[in-house]
Amino acid sequence: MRIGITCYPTFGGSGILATELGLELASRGHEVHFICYANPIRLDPDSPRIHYHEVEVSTYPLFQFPPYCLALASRMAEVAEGYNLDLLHVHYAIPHSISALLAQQMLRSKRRLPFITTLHGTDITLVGADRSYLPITRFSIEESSAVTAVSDYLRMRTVEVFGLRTEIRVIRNFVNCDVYKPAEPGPRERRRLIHISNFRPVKRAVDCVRILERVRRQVDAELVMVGDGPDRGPAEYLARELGVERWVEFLGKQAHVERLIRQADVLLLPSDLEAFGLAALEAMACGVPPVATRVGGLPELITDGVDGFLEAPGDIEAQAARVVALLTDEALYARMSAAARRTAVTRFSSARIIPLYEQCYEEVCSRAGELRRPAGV
Ligand code: GMT
Repeated sequence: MRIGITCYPTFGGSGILATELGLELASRGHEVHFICYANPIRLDPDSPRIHYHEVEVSTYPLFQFPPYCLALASRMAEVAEGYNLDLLHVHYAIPHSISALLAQQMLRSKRRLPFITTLHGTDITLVGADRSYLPITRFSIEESSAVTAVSDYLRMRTVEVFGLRTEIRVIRNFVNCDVYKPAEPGPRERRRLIHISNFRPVKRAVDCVRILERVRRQVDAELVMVGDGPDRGPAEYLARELGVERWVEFLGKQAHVERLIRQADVLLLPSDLEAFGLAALEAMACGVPPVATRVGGLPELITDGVDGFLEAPGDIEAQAARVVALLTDEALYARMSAAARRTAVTRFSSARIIPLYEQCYEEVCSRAGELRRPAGV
């Protein structure tokens, strides 16, 4: 198939998932066209069957806000027409599905162009639920040829927030278990915790520093913070305040997180909300147990006490206690690390999840084909 993918190309779970999906589809023989304002961070545009089409947004003195949504729609229509795309697949509802809808309308006299919207989380739970965006987000979901959500939680939340009757199928996040795999065991100076996020307030990145400070009262441990965003400064400040700055390293944005994750012992994900928690899944595939929060879709991924731990958001003592248990009880660690890898391989590997997207593509294309055929033929 010829598939157009649009996502936010910078750091963030939805863009990462969309990029990995495109790469997996291309490796299965599909032709994949990324239509974005920048090259997605994990994408090598020289990969076979991968194309990248930049969306340029012109600005004029008249525009206080450059019309990205329109520039994207024009580019989508142009690429769909020029490369005879079978469908568009947009990640994150706002504004990508509205642009896809416009592109579909622009081409309607020539062809039927189905588009699929994948909901990732904050597009529904934060932005979409904002009253000013709610009606247009609902409209774009209802107009999509198919809608997918990354967890049961997100599907239920979308139905609740938008009062929808549209079918939403759940296709969970996946991980390439050949790339994300455990490290060879080797000597380490001290135990290592890792946190990966965009440092938005919902991630509670600052809690990671508090957890490290508690853990260090019992275990010689360090913390690696990967990513960047609004709470990076406050987390750096807190590390100095608590006197643990020597043991906290802020690496900023990194392209190859798999190399960093497998050097760690525990992943911290203390978020207030996660529709799925892709970072936790990537860690689990590397055999690194997550200590996370019992929110959103995380309980669909992590079985508390089996392949990771779940605690209440903001409960620093409880999360730190779980980390200490993992770092001091070798048998517990070995059991949980093996279970985490097993969960990733058996339930969330690309081999299991990508066919669900392919099936969704086939269904929308065959429905579009039926619509195109005149009645009775
Ligand atoms: O986590 C973020 O803030 C980024 C966000 C995004 O949309 O880019 O991630 C969301 O999508 C990921 C991929 O599906 C999910 O694994 C994350 O749980 C979800 N984030 C939230 O719900 C906060």
